[in-house]
Amino acid sequence: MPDIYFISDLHLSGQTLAETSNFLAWLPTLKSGDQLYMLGDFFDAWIGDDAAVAPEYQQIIAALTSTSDRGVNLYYMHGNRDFLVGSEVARQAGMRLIAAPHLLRIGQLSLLLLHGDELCTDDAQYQQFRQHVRSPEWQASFLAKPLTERREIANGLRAQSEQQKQIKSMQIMDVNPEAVAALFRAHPDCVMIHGHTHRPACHHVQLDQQTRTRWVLPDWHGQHWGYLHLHQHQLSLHQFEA
Ligand code: LP5
Ligand code: MN
Repeated sequence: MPDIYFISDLHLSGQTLAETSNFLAWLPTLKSGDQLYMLGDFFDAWIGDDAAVAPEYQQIIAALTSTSDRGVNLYYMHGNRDFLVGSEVARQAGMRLIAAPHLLRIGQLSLLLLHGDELCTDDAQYQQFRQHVRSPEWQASFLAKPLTERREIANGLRAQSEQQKQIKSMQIMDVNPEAVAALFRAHPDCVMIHGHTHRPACHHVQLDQQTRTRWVLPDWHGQHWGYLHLHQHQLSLHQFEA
């Protein structure tokens, strides 16, 4: 049985020196045959694969390429910041793009993987924004703009988002229990794994006479970092302070 690692919310960019160096130091510890699931927001504000030529991204992509070249299986899921990561970067890095929710069966275990933003249904403003920017037409028109203009739009969206988050309650920005229950019911017997909220935990809920489990992944902000590890049928959360 392979070792499987789940990470999310690294938010890597040219500005995230600590996060990038923690990731680049951890990557070589993965062994050939291991699987790494990147469950969204690996990159911060991805504005198109043609932006990957920047040296800070080339360094990260090269590390992913050498990891996939030595037999580690890489899987990449989009988050709310990096949903424009496309087939070109995936090809370069040797990663397989996977769509949410992704059902992963390992022996007797069924794991349901997603970024988690789709469960934050109380955040009506965000859900409206999400629907807008996830439409293929909107994405095509955005990607047709010059890089400098795209960068400006992304910076504007980030600033708006930070401003909005100041006035939203913590509860609004967490997952909605009914959305979680509905997803559990649609996927009987699975364990859920997601990130996005930056509130790492293992939650158990009683649903239809069953105990259902939901793991929330840690973010990699500043010097803290971590992952969820599946080793011999057991999941465990590992968190570090570099
Ligand atoms: O990521 P985080 O944790 O800071 O906040 C999220 C939600 N915010 C977002 C927005 C992103 O941060 C913006 C950056 C995206 C970069 C992608 C580059 C490509 C852009 C072009 C795409 C084709 O996801 C935040 C949630 C929070 O998580 C918790 O769940 O609350 O949501 C918001 O803050 C959104 C606001 O509430 C609404 C923003 C309105 C923007 C209005 C413009 C709409 C039209 C866009 C046309 C340019
Ligand atoms: Mn996110």
